[in-house]
Amino acid sequence: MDLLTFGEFSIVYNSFSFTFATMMAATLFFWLNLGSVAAAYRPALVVTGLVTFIAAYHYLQILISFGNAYDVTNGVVTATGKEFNVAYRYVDWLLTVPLLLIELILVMKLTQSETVKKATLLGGAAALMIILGYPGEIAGDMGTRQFWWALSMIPFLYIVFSLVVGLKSSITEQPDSAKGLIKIASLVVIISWSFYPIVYLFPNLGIESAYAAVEIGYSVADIIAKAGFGVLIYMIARRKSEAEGFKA
Ligand SMILES: *C/C=C(C)/C=C/C=C(C)/C=C/C1=C(C)CCCC1(C)C
Repeated sequence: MDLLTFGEFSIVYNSFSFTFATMMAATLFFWLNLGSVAAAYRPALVVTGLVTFIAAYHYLQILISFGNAYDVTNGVVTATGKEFNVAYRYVDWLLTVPLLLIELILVMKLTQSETVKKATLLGGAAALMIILGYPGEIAGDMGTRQFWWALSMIPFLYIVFSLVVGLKSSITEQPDSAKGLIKIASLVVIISWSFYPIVYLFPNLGIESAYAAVEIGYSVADIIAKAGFGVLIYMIARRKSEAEGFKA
């Protein structure tokens, strides 16, 4: 069990709590706004809210597990012996990461066969990436961490490559008012997702307070990649609905 200073404990605990609140608020926002987009884009918005809903649930579990793992008395943090369950994060990613890619594909409203093909390939690669990362995350040994990082980078690079190249051709078929936003959404995926493999390596890079930095880094990345990205998906759905003559 990694020991934390009082400051580290507080900032990690508060970042979990903040992320939980953000994910809940985002879920309400997406679902309550379903009526403001055309019927064709509602599945994308439903999935967007599901992602933040699943994340809110897991952040609550993470918060509880973290709180149980430490005891804070008079500003001194001691380990209680109860384990901080890292698996919540990975189970969350396993569900939400493929859904996030599906969100992006759904909002583009491609043909059915294209949608199924892209969702299967990208969703499958995303699941593989998370599964390959887990053994390294729970390993104490830096060599093992690096090994699984390298394996997980293969599906990661495939996804980034597909987004840059594969979706580019589909973007040209989108209405002008939504093109810029779809490009921004793909960029947000690429940039925010790139945080994860960097944060993962903090312990290997010998960063100070690496344990706390990893948890805070993942929380910030999750807010951008789920709630922030979701707002973009919502805006794209609005623009495309308007371009198709939909009035809320
Ligand atoms: C909402 C959660 C999201 C968007 C999570 C994304 C996670 C990744 C892109 C994780 C990638 C990883 C690697 C590429 C290598 C090291 C292991 C991971 C799983 C952290």
